[in-house]
Amino acid sequence: MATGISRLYPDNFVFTYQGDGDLASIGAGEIIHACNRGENILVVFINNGIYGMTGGQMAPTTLEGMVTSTTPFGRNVDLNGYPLKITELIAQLPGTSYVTRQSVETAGAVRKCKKALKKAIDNVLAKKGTSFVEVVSTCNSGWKMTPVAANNWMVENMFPFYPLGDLKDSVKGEPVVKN
Ligand SMILES: Cc1ncc(C[n+]2csc(CCOP(=O)(O)OP(=O)(O)O)c2C)c(N)n1
Repeated sequence: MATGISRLYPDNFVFTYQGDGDLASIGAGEIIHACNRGENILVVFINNGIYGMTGGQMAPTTLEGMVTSTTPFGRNVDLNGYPLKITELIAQLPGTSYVTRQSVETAGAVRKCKKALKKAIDNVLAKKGTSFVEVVSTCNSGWKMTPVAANNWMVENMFPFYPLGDLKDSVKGEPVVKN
């Protein structure tokens, strides 16, 4: 959809807003090829480690040992495979110009995320290809925690596996891929 709209209306600003179930599983093929083609769009990727809307099932991003409605004993990599760092994969694709991982658990984090989103939007307006902003997030109802406990759990468990910061910024020069 985003490819079609941005190609038909190149002067419009086009963005997608996708969960990890959607982006890293259901639409994994589509997002990889859109980013590899360098479609001039902003992708906002909300990673809360589960399929939230449909009942908290395991997603590709679910951490090892993490309890979900379909992994009640925790994700077992022998049975369920490994968690997928799709943002690291996206950063390798030549069509992407700016790839970053952000969070929103504190006012400071929100400010940083806002700055990253603005940069990504500016890149799209400057027609620099795909900009990709992951936001590591909670789903307190799906994780069956209070909002405060979910934030703490995210900081302790999600951030070590999904480290925050820029993975690629090719706006000012050569592509730089970290990790
Ligand atoms: C092709 C397709 N298959 C299945 C669905 C049903 N569906 C709607 S929302 C959803 C889960 C989305 O989870 P995620 O993308 O992680 O977003 P969250 O709810 O966690 O924000 C699914 C499977 C769908 N919309 N499209």
